[in-house]
Amino acid sequence: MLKLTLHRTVALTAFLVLLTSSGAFAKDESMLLDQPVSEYKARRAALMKRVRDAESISTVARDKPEGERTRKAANVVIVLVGENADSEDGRFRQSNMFAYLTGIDLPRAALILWPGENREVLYLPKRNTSEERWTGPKLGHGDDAAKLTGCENVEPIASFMGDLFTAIGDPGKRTFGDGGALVYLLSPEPRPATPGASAALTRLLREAAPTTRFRDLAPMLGELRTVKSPSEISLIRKAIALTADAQTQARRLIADDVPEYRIEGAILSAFIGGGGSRAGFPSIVGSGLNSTILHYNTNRRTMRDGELVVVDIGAEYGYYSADITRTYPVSGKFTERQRAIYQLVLDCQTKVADSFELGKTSLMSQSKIAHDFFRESPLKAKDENGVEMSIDHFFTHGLGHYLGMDVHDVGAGGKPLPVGAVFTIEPGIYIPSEGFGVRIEDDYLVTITGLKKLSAKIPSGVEQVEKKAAPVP
Ligand SMILES: [Mn+2]
Repeated sequence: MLKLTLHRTVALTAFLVLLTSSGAFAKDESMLLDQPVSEYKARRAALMKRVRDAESISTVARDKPEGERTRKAANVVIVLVGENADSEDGRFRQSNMFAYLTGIDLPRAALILWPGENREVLYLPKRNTSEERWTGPKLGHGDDAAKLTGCENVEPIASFMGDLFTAIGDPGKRTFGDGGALVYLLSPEPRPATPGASAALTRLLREAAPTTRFRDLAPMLGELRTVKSPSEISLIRKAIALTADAQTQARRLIADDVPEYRIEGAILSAFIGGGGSRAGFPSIVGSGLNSTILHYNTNRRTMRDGELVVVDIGAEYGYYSADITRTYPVSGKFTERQRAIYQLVLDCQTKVADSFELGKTSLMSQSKIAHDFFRESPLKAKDENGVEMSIDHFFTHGLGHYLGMDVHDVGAGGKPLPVGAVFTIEPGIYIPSEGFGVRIEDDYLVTITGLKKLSAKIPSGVEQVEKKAAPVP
């Protein structure tokens, strides 16, 4: 009987784990930033576990008397503060690390985690009814806050500093033996001018609690953020779908005598009109010689037949960004030379993707494959001094990067790409002496069966980028 019950429990647990890992969640569960609140809770739990492992502390039953808890476990604290103010465009955008752990996109929020006690407190600003008449209702602390945020304790932000100083102890008394409490936070060593709420918090703690020791939270959070959950992947897919629409619009509009900004306008229209929040980064529409300028984004030139246009763009959807580049001939037809270079860049991307090996391939190892591939090509070009060079000389930027909440997302370039990682492969060849550059960039997901090209629906074959779609009505 007991055994059977046990089996049932195990089966039920396995089933629930399966449900969670497949992205399913309770229908009535509240959502923050388009993701279920249980997901944020799981991220906080995973972070606390990492800190416990790093500090060799185990969780202590919370009902045990204070004296029975180990000093160490009680005084290891994780603290994060959200952004304080609207960004330059007048809209609030939360810092990605804080949004990743909480889903809260309000100014003046904070989070304290006690990994030794597996305890979490989210601090939210007091609701202001007269302000809400201008800006709409906001999430606040209160009876329903725990359900709405998935965080068991939600307190007013006014309690944050008091709670934090209680957690790290009275620094003057050196209560905690070997130099005070241990605080994990972002930006542990800020310079006086380092901007942002995290740096400001560290400066304050260094001044007010000088015996406290600090550890950088960024590497642990970076590792967690590298592996995307099903709900994160679905947001990235939405961002990619919007970017696909934008590339289609761009391709239709590109023609002789069209200014670059008209293309950018159509791109932003596709992003926002399709439900995206903004462009994940300034859109690059570089024609002619501008196609050789890697981060050209002034987009003021008028394009001409015979030139190429590099369109490097990405929509942001629910805090996640796409990043996709296509290169189009303005006339709808490559010159022979342009076609040869284009095909080479495309072949390089294919070669890199095809050589992917799970558990082995890293961003760095892919970069080497790309450089070797270009070096072996018989194609050559002249550099700025008129000297003929092998074509790898004209591949002048990194091959790719992780993709997520940041366009250049966090993650370790030298480590094997884990299952759940999303990244770009973006080889490019830029030949100013010939007045053109080519870049092709796609977004990939690592799965247990290998790479999945998330942006595969956006055509990149020679004939496909040459063929003009029907003109926009
Ligand atoms: Mn990129």
